[in-house]
Amino acid sequence: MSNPLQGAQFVLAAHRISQLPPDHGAEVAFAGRSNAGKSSALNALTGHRGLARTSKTPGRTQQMVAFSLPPLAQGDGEAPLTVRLIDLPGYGYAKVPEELRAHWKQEIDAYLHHRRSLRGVVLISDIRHPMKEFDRMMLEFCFATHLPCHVLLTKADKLSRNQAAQALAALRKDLAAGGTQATAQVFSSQAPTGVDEARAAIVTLLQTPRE
Ligand SMILES: Nc1nc2c(ncn2[C@@H]2O[C@H](COP(=O)(O)OP(=O)(O)OP(=O)(O)O)[C@@H](O)[C@H]2O)c(=O)[nH]1
Ligand SMILES: [Mg+2]
Repeated sequence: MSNPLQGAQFVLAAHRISQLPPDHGAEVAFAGRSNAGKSSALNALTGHRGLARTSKTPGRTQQMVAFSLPPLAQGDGEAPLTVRLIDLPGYGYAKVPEELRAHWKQEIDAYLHHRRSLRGVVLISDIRHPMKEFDRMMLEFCFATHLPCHVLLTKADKLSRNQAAQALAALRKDLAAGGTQATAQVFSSQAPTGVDEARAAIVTLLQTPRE
């Protein structure tokens, strides 16, 4: 299958939302706890190994990093859509100084509330210990603001197929019980697993205008 997210390019790294690219077109943000595997997922999904910096040290991504994708074709007579992916800093890691954590909490909250081109969130959660406080907060936020969310249960290579399937079933049950519309899948940047499925989900998010 060809990769619809091919051709991603680094645009800029921002310390504040005011420094992000102009707020038009469509974008999808990658959110998750520190070290969950956001940057690795971005690289696997775009098929560009060195695109987003990854690290064994949690708290590596300390900026909002914007990547552009080639414009997406739309329906007849409509101009192609400018599209971006945004790598959000993972907050919640204890060793990140309190002041910086507070800064990111505020910036990410503002971003989620005010960014008009934002069409969805890809929430990256470690399949071995999913749905920690940060993830729940993000899901609740998406639910409250009608922001579509697709969960990648990543690092699935660390579990057997069976265990991974069980984790997904448990999460889906949990999501349904919470009344959220969020979708979820098993993923691994390393195996790789679930890459085509995730790409398709992201394209759908990008193409779907907000309510
Ligand atoms: N086994 C395995 N390891 C992974 C996978 N994805 C990421 N990792 C590892 O997890 C660590 C963190 O990955 P990153 O992609 O840097 O995580 P991040 O969420 O961007 O982290 P911060 O930017 O620090 O918030 C690295 O050591 C990666 O190699 C995966 O699918 N499988
Ligand atoms: Mg990162």
